[in-house]
Amino acid sequence: MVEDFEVAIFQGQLADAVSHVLAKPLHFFNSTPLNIAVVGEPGSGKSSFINAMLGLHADDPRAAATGIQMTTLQVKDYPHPTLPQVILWDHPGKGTPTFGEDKSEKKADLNQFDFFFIVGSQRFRSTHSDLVHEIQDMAKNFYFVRTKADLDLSAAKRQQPSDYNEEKVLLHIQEDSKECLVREGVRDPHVFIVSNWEANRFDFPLLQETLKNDLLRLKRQVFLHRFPSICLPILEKKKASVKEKIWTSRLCLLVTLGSPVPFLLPMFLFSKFRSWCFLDFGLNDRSLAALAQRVGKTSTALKAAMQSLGMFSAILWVLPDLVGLSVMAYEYHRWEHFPIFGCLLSGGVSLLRTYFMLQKCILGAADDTQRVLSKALEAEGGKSI
Ligand SMILES: Nc1nc2c(ncn2[C@@H]2O[C@H](COP(=O)(O)OP(=O)(O)OP(=O)(O)O)[C@@H](O)[C@H]2O)c(=O)[nH]1
Ligand SMILES: [Mg+2]
Repeated sequence: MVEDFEVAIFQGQLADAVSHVLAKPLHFFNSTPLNIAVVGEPGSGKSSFINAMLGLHADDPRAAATGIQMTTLQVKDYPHPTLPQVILWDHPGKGTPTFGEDKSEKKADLNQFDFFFIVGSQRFRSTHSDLVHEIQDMAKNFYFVRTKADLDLSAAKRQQPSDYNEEKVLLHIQEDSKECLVREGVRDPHVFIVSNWEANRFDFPLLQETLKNDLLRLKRQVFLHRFPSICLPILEKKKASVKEKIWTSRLCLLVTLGSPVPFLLPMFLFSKFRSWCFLDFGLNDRSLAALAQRVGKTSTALKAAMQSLGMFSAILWVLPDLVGLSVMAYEYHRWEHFPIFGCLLSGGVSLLRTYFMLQKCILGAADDTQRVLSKALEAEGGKSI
């Protein structure tokens, strides 16, 4: 089934395409998969947390391996038992060799996931703030899960047995974690205090409930985040149709561009072709202004995302024409007759150059459409839940 947003993309109506997606009811996103990465420092209880989410005891063969030594060495997936299309990914501890210390490597790794549970025990560390920033840089969201609440409580009880109040201790941990996250620039952080041994105590039931309630909104964010790549097949079709149009109705233009005419005419015609191409893909000023207005951004911000063949690079592409022109001039000057060889060479060079320029222009416009859509929907993905 062709969706209405796909038709709009094909017709170069980017604002309409985005409007169609934003107006979709939440249940439309039901089938969107949600990949949740469980990340944090080694030994913080990530694998135990996954087992608690799955309702599995550590000695169950289906459970994630847990232990006092460094246990998880490879990323592994665990489908959520009740939430459809939700997969929990157990990660090795951050800072372990498998996690990768190179920043770009880490980013590439985390970028595959849609949502995160940052797991921390005892206190908020620089590992957590690093993860928060990496996730925010990707305009994605997370819940902060503070594990081992049982240990925190027994430590508090041992330290101040007379003044011990469980609720007070838990509230203190909650407020402290939130404060640390706010300091890292997180708006309205979601913090859950849990013990992986007691999945029906502390904030564990609340966490399960919150995830269930947030699920469709999270999936919608994922869909919006992936929207530019979801549009890829439509843009492929669009490229093919634009090429077809060139080889038929624009053939005259191609021949004219390819002819050994002086430098400025090909440039002029190329700029006309480029404007036509942008218009067809919906990258012209009017279309961008409508899209910018729809997503509450400026046209300038959207245009800044475009990287395709500009007029300056077009000038460089026309430079090989000078070779043909020079041969023509030399031939005429040397033998004082019509420069047949020079004309043939010049025509051949110009035709080839024109062919590649037009191809590049179409590919560039399709890539720019993706980039502009990413830019347009960036804020949606980055909004806090
Ligand atoms: N008391 C208590 N111990 C916990 C809790 N969660 C995990 N543990 C223990 O902490 C240790 C580490 O737990 P794991 O779940 O293996 O931690 P991990 O983060 O997956 O560790 P790596 O895979 O090595 O990064 C194990 O001995 C667990 O039994 C908890 O909520 N309370
Ligand atoms: Mg583990």
